[in-house]
Amino acid sequence: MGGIMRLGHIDLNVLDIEKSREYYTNIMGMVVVREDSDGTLYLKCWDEWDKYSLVLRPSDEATFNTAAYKVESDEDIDDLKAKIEAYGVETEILPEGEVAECGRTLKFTAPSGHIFHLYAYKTFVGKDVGDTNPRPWPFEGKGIKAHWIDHTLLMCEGPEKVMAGTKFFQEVLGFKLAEQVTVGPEGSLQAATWLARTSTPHDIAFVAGPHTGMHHFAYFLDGWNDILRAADVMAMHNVKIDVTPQRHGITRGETIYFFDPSGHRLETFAGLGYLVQPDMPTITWTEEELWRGIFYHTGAEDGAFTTAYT
Ligand code: M3P
Ligand code: FE
Repeated sequence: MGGIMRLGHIDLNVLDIEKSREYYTNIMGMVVVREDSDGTLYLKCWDEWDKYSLVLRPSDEATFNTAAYKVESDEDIDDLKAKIEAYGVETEILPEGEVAECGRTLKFTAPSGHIFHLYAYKTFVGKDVGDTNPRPWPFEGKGIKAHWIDHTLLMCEGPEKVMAGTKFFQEVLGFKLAEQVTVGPEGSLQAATWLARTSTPHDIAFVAGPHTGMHHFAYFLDGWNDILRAADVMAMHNVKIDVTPQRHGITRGETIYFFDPSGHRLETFAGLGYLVQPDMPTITWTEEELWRGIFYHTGAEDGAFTTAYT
């Protein structure tokens, strides 16, 4: 297929790097795989094979920096650079190593307003269970033992930016529109979109809000029982839970929303949802059923959920 494969890592500024280290290792079950002299931490989940999927930079602000996606081959960098520039978006090539442990990296600001990186190479370390006669999960490991970082949901300034980002991800980066929330006259505006490169319902989502930022990034867990156990682990550690275990109408995911010590919102997302194929019709949620799409059981509006984010 070529092109973008998956979300490779999320890069965030955090307020207290030691609290963050403690949180992401003891509760999320990640492992610190690299530390830079400026205090930046790189972390990995047990079921991931590349060196890291999360970068935490010490700062006095909790902000989203970048989402980096991995492409299949180095030629994809040149191919996508040409396509992105032909679409009218400026790009920059960061030399090998400028993004830690990664080969040359294509950097651009998408029409959604967010900075993205695309890279083809990252240091390989392998899954914690190895690749010969592996155990189904690591006997060692802490907290919720998150499998991998699955997707991110980014907030855009209004439906115009959602629509511009969505069109760019579809037409230039080859994503499929799995679901959308339409609003306005005859549903002519997209207030939210869920886009896939893999066969899961989304690898990225865009939602309209007051400012550009990150709503959440999500950790994959196997199923509903793991979601229940994860919420138990969070409660045992006094994690601030935003939304207790429930079902999304959109994507059919089984979910918990909760916060890290800096106030970044995280999600645990379980279940396959459904299989996305190129010919699957896009699912549309109307303005009236928007909250049913987000929280399937209550269908209830939660204002802070779409206005408070980093
Ligand atoms: C998800 C998901 C919002 C909906 C979120 C849905 C923020 O996070 O993984 O399907 O409106
Ligand atoms: Fe999500």
